[in-house]
Amino acid sequence: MGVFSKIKSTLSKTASFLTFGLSNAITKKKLDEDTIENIKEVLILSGIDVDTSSKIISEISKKRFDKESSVDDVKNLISLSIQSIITPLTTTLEKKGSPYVIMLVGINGTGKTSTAGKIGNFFSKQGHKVLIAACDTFRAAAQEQMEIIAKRAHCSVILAQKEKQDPSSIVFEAMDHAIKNDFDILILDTAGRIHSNSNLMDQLKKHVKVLKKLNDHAPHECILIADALTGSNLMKQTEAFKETIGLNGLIMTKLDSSSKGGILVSIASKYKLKIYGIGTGEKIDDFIPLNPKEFADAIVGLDT
Ligand SMILES: Nc1nc2c(ncn2[C@@H]2O[C@H](COP(=O)(O)OP(=O)(O)OP(=O)(O)O)[C@@H](O)[C@H]2O)c(=O)[nH]1
Ligand SMILES: [Mg+2]
Repeated sequence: MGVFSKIKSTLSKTASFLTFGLSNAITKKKLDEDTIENIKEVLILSGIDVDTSSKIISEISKKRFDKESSVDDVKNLISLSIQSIITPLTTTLEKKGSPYVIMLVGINGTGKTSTAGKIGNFFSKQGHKVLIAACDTFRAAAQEQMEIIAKRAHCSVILAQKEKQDPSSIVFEAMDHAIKNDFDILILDTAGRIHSNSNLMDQLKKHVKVLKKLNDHAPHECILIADALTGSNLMKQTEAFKETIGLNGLIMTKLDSSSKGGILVSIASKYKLKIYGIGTGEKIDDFIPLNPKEFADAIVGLDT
């Protein structure tokens, strides 16, 4: 099974509800109230929030259909509307500074450490010299986990020297080491933290302050690692991380196992975050750029 087909099959579980309603709309040559409700329900079931779903619906509900229209034509309209939201936000990671510093943040267990390895792998495969800093000293096993993953990704790694070391001191050491040893890329794997704990959130501000002492442009990217299984609470998390350290990007993980991956559309557009890619599994290669058309087609159950 191709990487995207895994996502497609989980995402499009809800899309089958669309077909019946849409045939009805074509017979009546317009989207009637019932059909609009039906489309909205499918969008919301896919993870897209109510406001964004309403926007998508209002864009397509003015449209009238003729007898040549097919269910797929209508699905295509919905897909195009979703694409128009995510396409301008979709991009790929590209080295922009030296070292190019990427900080990964998020709540517990979203996939930060795995994604640090996946991004490291992505850059080392392009021939870049990559350093990963294991800044999670909160969880005992996190250091070893990062060490193993970094090795798999052919990246160098900076680990804590002692238990419960101040994570900001690892940030400093890693940045200093990356500069002195001409690393192209520095990836910071931070500890998972609950967005409502202000002490933990302030620790992230300290990381940024420490980086800026050595390079005012760092971090070049501050990326939220968001778990597609989280549900609507993700909006609150995103807001909190954005307020604390000014996120600029988003990577959504576990899209291979969530039917609510449409939330990606909502948070990227609401918080103006660049979508740097998606996690499609647990392996080091399970990281791909988002293809807006494939993704939107999967939400409405269109075969791409
Ligand atoms: N199916 C799937 N599993 C993933 C993906 N990304 C990460 N995981 C799994 O999610 C679990 C947590 O991943 P970690 O990378 O340790 O998450 P973390 O954010 O570093 O966790 P903390 O440091 O404890 O906050 C692991 O079992 C990963 O293998 C993904 O894209 N798809
Ligand atoms: Mg981790």
